[in-house]
Amino acid sequence: MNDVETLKSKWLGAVRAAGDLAALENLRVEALGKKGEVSGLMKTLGSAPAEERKALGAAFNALKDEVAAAIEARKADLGDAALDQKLAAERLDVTLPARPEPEGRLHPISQTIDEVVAIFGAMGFKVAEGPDIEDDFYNFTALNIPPEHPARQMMDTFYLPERQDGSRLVLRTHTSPVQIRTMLSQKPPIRIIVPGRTYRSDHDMTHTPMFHQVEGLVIDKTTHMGHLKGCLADFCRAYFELPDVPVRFRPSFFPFVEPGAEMDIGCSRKGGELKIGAGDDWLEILGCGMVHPKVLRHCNLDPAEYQGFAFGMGIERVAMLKYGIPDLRTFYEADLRWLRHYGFLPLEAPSLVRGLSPS
Ligand code: 2U9
Repeated sequence: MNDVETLKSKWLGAVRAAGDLAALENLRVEALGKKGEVSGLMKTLGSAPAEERKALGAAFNALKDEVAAAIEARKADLGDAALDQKLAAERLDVTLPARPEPEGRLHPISQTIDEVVAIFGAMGFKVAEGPDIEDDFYNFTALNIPPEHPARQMMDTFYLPERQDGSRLVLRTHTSPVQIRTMLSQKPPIRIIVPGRTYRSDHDMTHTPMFHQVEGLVIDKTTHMGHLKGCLADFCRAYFELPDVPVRFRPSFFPFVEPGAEMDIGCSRKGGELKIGAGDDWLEILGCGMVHPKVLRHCNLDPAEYQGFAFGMGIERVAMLKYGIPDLRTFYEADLRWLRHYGFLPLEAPSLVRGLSPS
């Protein structure tokens, strides 16, 4: 009987001390397995005096059951502890944002193009694009800028080296060649918006050799200057996100339009601070006009049947006005601190429904 008490305190102590499920399993085999110590005790029963066997057998069985029960209870405890530990290690803070805020930023030029395209897109304009390297016809001749025309010098063109036939390709000085290509390849009605890079050999405080324009073109049978003014007034309200922006047209000259105009928007410059949409001052924002009949003819359109309007603006200029960027040259310095300050989160695409620009 003494053996029973000794083994009981030995194995129950060992069960309590088992630190994990693997140790507990080893211990079970050592105590209750076929060659285990408690099972070994059972085997001594045959050699015990006959009158003690019944009591001994009951005591051995009770010991076996008690050790087995202690192992099961410890197993449950260790299992719970292991699960608790696993859950604690895999704990998630569901209040954290789903993704970390992206490090990258959209350049203000990309953002502004997206905004302008969203506004004209809602008016039914489609985006058109074309090559940066153009030939003389698309960049000049078709736009009523003949050879030796002063506009060719005015535009400070970058020419590529002469080709065998003596002609030279150019880096486009405006996006207007895309409108020529569109008129030559599509039948009216045409309603396109053309954002893109343009190049002029000019570098000072307010000019960079590469800059961006967005131009628009509408061609139909009865399109007139009233449509042009209404369309551009709507654009200004949407772009500057103001309920009312005064606009005025001033006559101006561009070889590709007749009549031509420059559009000003109402502003105030009180205290040296520019405020758009209020006050009694004016600020030039774009050029426009009715497409010149000669341009239509170059595109095989009969001016007696078709007419239309066109406009053009500098993306850098309207981006600077809207986002208060003071210096044009900083656009192309690739300064990450500047981009972090003036750039936009890539997941907040401009939308007229959600709001054009992030607040
Ligand atoms: C075609 C016919 C007419 C586009 C026009 C302007 C006036 C204009 C400037 C704004 C600032 C260029 O970036 S800028 O320097 N543009 O003033 N653009 S009318 O007229 C066209 C274009 C294409 C076939």
